[in-house]
Amino acid sequence: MFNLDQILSRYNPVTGELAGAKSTERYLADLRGCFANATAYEEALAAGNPLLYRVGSVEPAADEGDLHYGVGCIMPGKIGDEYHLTKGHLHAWRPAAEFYFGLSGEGVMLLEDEATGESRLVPLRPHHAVYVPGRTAHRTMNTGTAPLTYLGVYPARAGHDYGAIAQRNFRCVVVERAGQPVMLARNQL
Ligand code: PAN
Ligand code: ZN
Repeated sequence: MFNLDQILSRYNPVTGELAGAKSTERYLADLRGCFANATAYEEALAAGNPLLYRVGSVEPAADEGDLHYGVGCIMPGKIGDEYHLTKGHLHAWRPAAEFYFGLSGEGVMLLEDEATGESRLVPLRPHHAVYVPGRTAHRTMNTGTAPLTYLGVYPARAGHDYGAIAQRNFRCVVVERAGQPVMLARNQL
């Protein structure tokens, strides 16, 4: 059932679409409140409402022990100094970990431990895996000039909890400084 070649043969790396999968599209207007620079966000939105990312989700079965997976595709670009990013979430079932595997492009993931607030910035690139432990909020950013594509695999019962992040956002912000992604505390911007 889980065969990377089989998954990728259904995948269109230009549009980010995964044939036969449930597709979720997020446009700039859907990301209100996610970017630190509200002025840059409103200016960008006044100029248009581009697609920022798309996720094709596959849920082969939902029994205990089953896995769900998604292929994400984040378009390149920035809002102010911040890279295009995903909303970010915790898993509704908090112990659920997730395994990310980079497929194309260049990006980073911001990981924030829910209990301690400890934040880490880790690279996400082709042939690079990121293990997101349970109870860890995660957000993905495209730091390159081409679409960033990746595979995310998670327990069937993980679920998505966007509420906590929508309320308080991540403690850290990732911005471009001298051409490189740098993690800064949001309250020190
Ligand atoms: C991923 C994410 C995907 C989009 O499949 O859902 O990167 O990010 P948001 O869901 O935060 O918009 C995943 O982590 N699933 O659990
Ligand atoms: Zn997740």
